[in-house]
Amino acid sequence: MGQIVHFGLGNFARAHLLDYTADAGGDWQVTGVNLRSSATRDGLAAQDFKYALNVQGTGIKQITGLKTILLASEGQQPIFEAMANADIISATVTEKGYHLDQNGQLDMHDPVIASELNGPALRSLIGFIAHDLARRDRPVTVLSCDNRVGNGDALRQAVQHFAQAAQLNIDWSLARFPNAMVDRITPATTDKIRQESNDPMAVPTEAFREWVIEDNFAGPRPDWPDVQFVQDVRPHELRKLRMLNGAHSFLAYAGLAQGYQYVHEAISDPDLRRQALSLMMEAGATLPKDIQDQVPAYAQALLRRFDNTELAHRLNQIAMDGSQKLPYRIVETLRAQAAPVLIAAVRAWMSYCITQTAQGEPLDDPLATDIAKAANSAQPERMLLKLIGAEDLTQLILE
Ligand code: CS2
Repeated sequence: MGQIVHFGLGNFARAHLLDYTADAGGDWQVTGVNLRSSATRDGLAAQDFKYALNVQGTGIKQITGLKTILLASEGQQPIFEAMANADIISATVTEKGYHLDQNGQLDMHDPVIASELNGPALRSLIGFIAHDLARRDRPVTVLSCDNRVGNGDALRQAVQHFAQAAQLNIDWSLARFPNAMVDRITPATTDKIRQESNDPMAVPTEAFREWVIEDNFAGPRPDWPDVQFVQDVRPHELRKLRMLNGAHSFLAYAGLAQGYQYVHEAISDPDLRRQALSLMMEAGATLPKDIQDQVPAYAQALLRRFDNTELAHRLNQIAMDGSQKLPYRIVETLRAQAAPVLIAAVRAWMSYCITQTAQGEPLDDPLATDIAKAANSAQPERMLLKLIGAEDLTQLILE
């Protein structure tokens, strides 16, 4: 039986990895590992780890391929045992779960990483993978499913730096880290979804889903349907991160400022719609030449997905962790090409930080303390740009 150990078993993994794996058939089992909260484990344990995937417009699908969820706080040994038997170790731990600094390097001063280097308790994906690889004698594919450019490369590099600092000896020939682009809009669960699905642990998602993975596996993989296995994921990830996620972040900050709560509300405001489309076209112009002809149709398809009123995707959910998201969603795009709505998107984020701070509402962001300090400083915008590593764009953005 094929084994997948998945770190960060939240709604997205339940709507993406587990759905694809269910459709693959065959003999595959997924074990989740959650590093922080026990809520998902507790809720799912009460129903034998089965749950309803409420696919908007398509119907309710019962997902049964999840075996269990292990919690880092309840002991490392069972997690290492599961990892030792895994063919694939996958992850959705969000941007901040990689503990990287502004330059994309493992942040050795990060309290979680520093504590793992100084003591036996592991609390991060990076720490668990490094220690697993140091004990391993059979091949494994480590598959990042997070929104990041070069997510597999970034993960491998972070694990390498961790292993050096922890003086772990790793046979790197056993592990592959394919890059991957993942896509499926998966909002937080609401009471309406729970009732409709007759399941307190139901997950809502859209019918659309996409997964493009670098064809670089160390061993077997499920027969995932509709997944594209390619030599180079980069054009796909740039298209998705810069156009979809870039427009999402713009709509979140600009939409909240205008009093909207949901993506479908913000995108039906004529002005925001026009700007979101312009941002997609601005971002599209920075993509590799050979996919530029896909840009207009992809942009229209994104608008239709954002229009989906049934999804009730909250702008607040997208607005969180802005310091981690803006660099690859907007800032890198702006470096490739200066353009008005990309600039407006950074400004909207800065205004959001400043307004929230002035209202005494702390941000949901790993840099919340630094953001509040920057927002209260004499030069809030300059300081905020510094926090996202965009000092070089100060003139462009502030003039
Ligand atoms: C969103 C993403 O929350 C966010 O920041 O932009 O989660 C987005 O819905 C997914 O990447 C879509 O695949």
